[in-house]
Amino acid sequence: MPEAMVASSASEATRGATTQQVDVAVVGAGFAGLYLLNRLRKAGFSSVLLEEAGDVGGTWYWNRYPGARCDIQTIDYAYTFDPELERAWQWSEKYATQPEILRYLGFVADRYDLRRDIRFGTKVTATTWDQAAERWWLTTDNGASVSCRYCIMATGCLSAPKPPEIDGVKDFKGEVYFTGRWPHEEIKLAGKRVAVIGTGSSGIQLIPLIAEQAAHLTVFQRTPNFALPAHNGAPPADRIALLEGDRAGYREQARMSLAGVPWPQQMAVSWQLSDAERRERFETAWAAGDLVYILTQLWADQAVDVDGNTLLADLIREKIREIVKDPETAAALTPHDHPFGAKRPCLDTNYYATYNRPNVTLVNLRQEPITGITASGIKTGKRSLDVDVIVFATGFDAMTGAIMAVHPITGRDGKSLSDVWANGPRTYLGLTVAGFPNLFMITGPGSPSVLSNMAVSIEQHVDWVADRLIAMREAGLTTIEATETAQAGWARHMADCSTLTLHRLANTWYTGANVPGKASGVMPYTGGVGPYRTICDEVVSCGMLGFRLTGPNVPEQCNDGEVVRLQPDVRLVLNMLAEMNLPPIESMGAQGARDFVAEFNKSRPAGRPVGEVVDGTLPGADGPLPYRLYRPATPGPHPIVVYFHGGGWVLGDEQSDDPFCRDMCRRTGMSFVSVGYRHAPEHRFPAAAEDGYAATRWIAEHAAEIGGKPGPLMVAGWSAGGNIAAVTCQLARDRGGPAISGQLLVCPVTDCGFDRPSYTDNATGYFLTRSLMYWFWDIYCSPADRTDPRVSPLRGKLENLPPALVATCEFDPLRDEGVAYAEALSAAGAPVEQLKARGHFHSSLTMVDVVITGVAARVQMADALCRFAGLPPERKEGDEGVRPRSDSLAA
Ligand code: NA7
Repeated sequence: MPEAMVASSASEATRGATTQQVDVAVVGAGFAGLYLLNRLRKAGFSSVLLEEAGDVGGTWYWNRYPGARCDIQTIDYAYTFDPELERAWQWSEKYATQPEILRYLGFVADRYDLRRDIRFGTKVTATTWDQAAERWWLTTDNGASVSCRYCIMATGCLSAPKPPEIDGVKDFKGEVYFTGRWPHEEIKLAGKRVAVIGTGSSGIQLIPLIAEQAAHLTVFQRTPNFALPAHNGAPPADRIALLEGDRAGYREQARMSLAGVPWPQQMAVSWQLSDAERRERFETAWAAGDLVYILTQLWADQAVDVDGNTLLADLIREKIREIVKDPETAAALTPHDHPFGAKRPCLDTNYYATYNRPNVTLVNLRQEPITGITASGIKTGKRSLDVDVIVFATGFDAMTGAIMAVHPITGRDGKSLSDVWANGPRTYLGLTVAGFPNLFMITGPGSPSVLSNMAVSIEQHVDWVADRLIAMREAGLTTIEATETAQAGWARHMADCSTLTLHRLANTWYTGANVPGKASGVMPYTGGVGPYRTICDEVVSCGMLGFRLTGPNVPEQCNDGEVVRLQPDVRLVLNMLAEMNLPPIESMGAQGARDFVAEFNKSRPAGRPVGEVVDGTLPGADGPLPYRLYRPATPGPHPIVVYFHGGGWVLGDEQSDDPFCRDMCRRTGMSFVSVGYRHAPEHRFPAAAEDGYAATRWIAEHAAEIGGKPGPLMVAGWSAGGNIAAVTCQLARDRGGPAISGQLLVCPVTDCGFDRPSYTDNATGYFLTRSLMYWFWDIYCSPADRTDPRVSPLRGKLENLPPALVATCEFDPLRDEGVAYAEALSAAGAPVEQLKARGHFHSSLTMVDVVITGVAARVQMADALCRFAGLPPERKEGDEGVRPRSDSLAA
């Protein structure tokens, strides 16, 4: 360390230490720390990198157990910031070994002469924010403390090994090793009796190699994991050709992808594929030996829907049974307690086949838990096993462990990070924490990190942070801190994202469940690296949204707010629509708009299978109307829901809300009859209302004929269809039936007034615009008729109407009139449940397989329909964690 970089100051003297003064201190010399140091140095910041280990490498320095490899293909698991560096290094294998990755990181450190600013063998013991000096002060266990303007934790997500939590480890007289702290010297296992505890990625990589050496290997497995053959070998020629054909394009695709590896978005859903097609896709994936491929490329619903996931998990389970000869061992190795991908799946080489060896025994800890470790071996509930060596492959205190290992981290007003995170990590973007100015984390909790190719996520974070520091320096700003509002908004967005995938359904290190006493919740960002990147960029383009910035000679800046208020999938849909740059629907003319909607609907995923779909006609108010009946697969007769589609009384037909009708039919076990009522301009007011009533009456009278349960039925509708459903209830009351036991009104039109705040707040930008609503009204109904309750049910008599569920969406011009109708119905004595879908737009709840976060709302709607029909609520596997919570749906 150059002498010039060591200074003493009065305040530091009082701390009794020599202090190194730098602009930026970085903690950790892994992938993230090395790139940071390079960028910071190039940008002219004085920096020091503090590293506990004796050399660079981070997780790859410590995890040197036999078989340790990356499980993202190496051509993707590498730096991309310098094309020259990419050309200068050739990987020898598809999945490089730990020694090769460590050599690569050493090569990078040398190439950019990074070691001269790294203090090895130096553990950061604590860090404190000095408010007066606006600097962090870091104490270390070796040499000078550090005073810096910015402190960046590049400590890694999987670098703090978890204690084994098993009694008696100290009593054991044999050798003990931890995969996460493997010795540097060669360990000789030949002729020894070895125990391995743990079957995560580390155990699964290590076990086959130990089995080849040891006299006997006993594997202690608590939870079986899914593992896929890596088919390692030379880097695949097709991927190399793709990369070399267009290096920049390839890297950009990775950056904008979901997982940080450039595979396309899969569109086909499982139920569109035959068994044979699914099996063919699966066999291709099994042969490909690529985790990201099998996690993303088979069918679109595999990661988001329990049914789609089970189809894939069953195929993997079949493979395990094929490979492992002893059926009892095969059964013990087969995972059943989590969806595939919800717990980190593993890549293996001969893992399952290892259990066919005579010198390998599997101990199923679910049947005989470890009771303790003795001087000679391991005791379970059923037996004692003497061993010479115990290997703990028991994992890490992931994501937060290495950050919290610097203890305490004391921020503004003396607050300690461990207190602030006592109930789980809270961050803004996974990069910063409110109350901890000028402290950054690379791939911290709340960022995509471990759910992505870490190399891509690290580069994005490092670039984002370095660019901010440069911009702050240029603007004369010296502190940056996330606001509480922004951080709370990010927590909400994280929770919204976690309903998108199945990670919430497994107890894993993603959720903190592997560490006793750790607060539980999905820690990585599940919304994908591409969307995450655009959000980080949006924060900047919105004037550092959610950050407070100060400087000595400039006014404080704080553009406070939440960066994502839309549900994550709604955001994607709206961005996609915006990119299409469509002309306004109202400019297309009625027929043009109908053609457009028909074309648009073709691109939607097909709806899910139901028992039967029957098309027919029924008499409307003035001639026959088409209908489509969705019947559940269960034996009938079923309660009937008469359904009216959306489309502003102008667009759509009895098939246009097909995915929604199928979903609700499956969830409720009820028959849905979607009615093709007449449309304007050919048939103006009150045609649609009168058709709705006539159709409901006919269906009630012919319920048995169409396989329905006679007696009261229910009505439902979305948008203009919600309007027709509401009107039908009023007409049925006034015209002597039919009996209606409940009404489900989804974003209904209820009034002809356009002056409620939702009409102004959401006038543009959320697909259903104010001007489109004006157009619908003009086509359907002349101004003189608009106060008629048959089109403005809010203006009608509201007494003696059936119970209702009224669903409204936050970003919808129709929101407030829906709420007004619910309140008015309730005031008139009807039992009313309101569902206020936060972060959703007008079409959200009916776009079943596109807007997945609408599932909680659909569960609530299905429950309401069951209640109206006097049935218990339906339960569908996979709805766990998405049932409405008071905070999840409230606007
Ligand atoms: P993991 O994936 O956390 O695996 C740890 C394994 O150890 C797992 O099978 C655990 O069972 C088991 N374990 C943990 N504690 C115990 C105790 N007390 N008794 C018995 N078994 C135990 O860590 P890895 O190092 O394999 O992999 C971490 C990541 O590194 C990996 O996902 C890649 O991203 C790279 P459990 O499942 O908790 O029942």
